[in-house]
Amino acid sequence: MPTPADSVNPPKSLDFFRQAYRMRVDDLLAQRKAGKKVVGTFCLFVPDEIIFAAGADRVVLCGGREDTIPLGEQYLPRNICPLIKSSFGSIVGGCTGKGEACPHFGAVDAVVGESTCDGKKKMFELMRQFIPTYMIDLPQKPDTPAALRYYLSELEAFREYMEQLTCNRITDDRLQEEIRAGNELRKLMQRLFAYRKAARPPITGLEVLQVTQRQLFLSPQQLKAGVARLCDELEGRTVDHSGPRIMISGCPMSAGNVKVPRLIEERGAVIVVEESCTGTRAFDSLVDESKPPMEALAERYLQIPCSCMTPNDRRVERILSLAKEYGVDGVVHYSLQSCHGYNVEKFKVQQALREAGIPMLAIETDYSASDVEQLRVRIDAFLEML
Ligand code: BJ8
Repeated sequence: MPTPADSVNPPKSLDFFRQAYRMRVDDLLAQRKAGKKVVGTFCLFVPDEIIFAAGADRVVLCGGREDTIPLGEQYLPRNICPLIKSSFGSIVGGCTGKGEACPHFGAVDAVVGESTCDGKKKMFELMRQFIPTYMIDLPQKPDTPAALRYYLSELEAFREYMEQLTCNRITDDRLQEEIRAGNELRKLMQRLFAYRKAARPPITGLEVLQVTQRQLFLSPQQLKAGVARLCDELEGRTVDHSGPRIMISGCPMSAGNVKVPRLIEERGAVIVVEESCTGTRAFDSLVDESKPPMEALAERYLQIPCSCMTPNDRRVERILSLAKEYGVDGVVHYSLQSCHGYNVEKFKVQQALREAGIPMLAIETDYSASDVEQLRVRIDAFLEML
């Protein structure tokens, strides 16, 4: 039986996502030349709807590449998460010409940061030396009414910032349009993930990652067209994948970072769902279209179960419900090195999964290949016991 990672017959419509990189960078550069503003983002807590309603575009700048880390380490401590070092290294590389750069960094007018984890927060302070950087401050106790009020006031301030940057007024009507379009896209992503609930999913986790890593990189229109084509192809697809069904839960896997999913699927398992920001957190819940738009946005985005929030019980509950929905045999808890939020939360996730009788393997890793052999042995042992 072929293992999922050996899949020699990936869905044809994935070609679009593989080729999308250059196309999108050219597209962003052309838009800027024509006078459109483009902002770079690093997190799901920055609502796309406000950016698009201002007539601007956005592109995600989170780094998943190892080659930009050495330059990042010239500015940041070595024992900080690789996502932060990689992102910062590519930005400094782009501004100074000293090292590897992420080409689409050159396509942004400003960065919109957010006060999630300490490492990112402090990185944004340094980033100001290289590019205009706006910060959205986040409350960290999301279940209180005060938190919602505060986040709403921060989003109102962000709305004003985007109006100033673009010289466009953001009307409630434009926000409503973007909310409707955003919800349609979320429903489409939910449709894509629903195919993975089948007893023999027609698509592997590595293949889906090619889409989810492009979610905040492509424009909504490009993503929508690509995902719709992929869903139509999966509808009649006869290739299916078997093996232990795995959920990955934890830190996001930015473009360039596929180490752990590749190891899991090379060993014969199939990843059926990701509880992460390159997974269900990006599209799980919709924005309420019946409410005033800014309130509805604040409500929806504040529910993202990121480990920066406390308590973050919503995440544990969601892991348990996803395990049921997707018929998961085991969970791989994925933390990046020095990501204290997810690393600490792993304990609560493990407790809940143990009570539910679902095995869990905890992996803490970076972007290097130095632990690949050790990870392979641990993943093999985990899969054998499922
Ligand atoms: S909503 S998960 S995208 S903050 S950078 S927290 S890995 S130490 S990315 Fe995130 Fe927004 Fe939350 Fe999602 Fe850890 Fe690294 Fe911090 Fe990270």
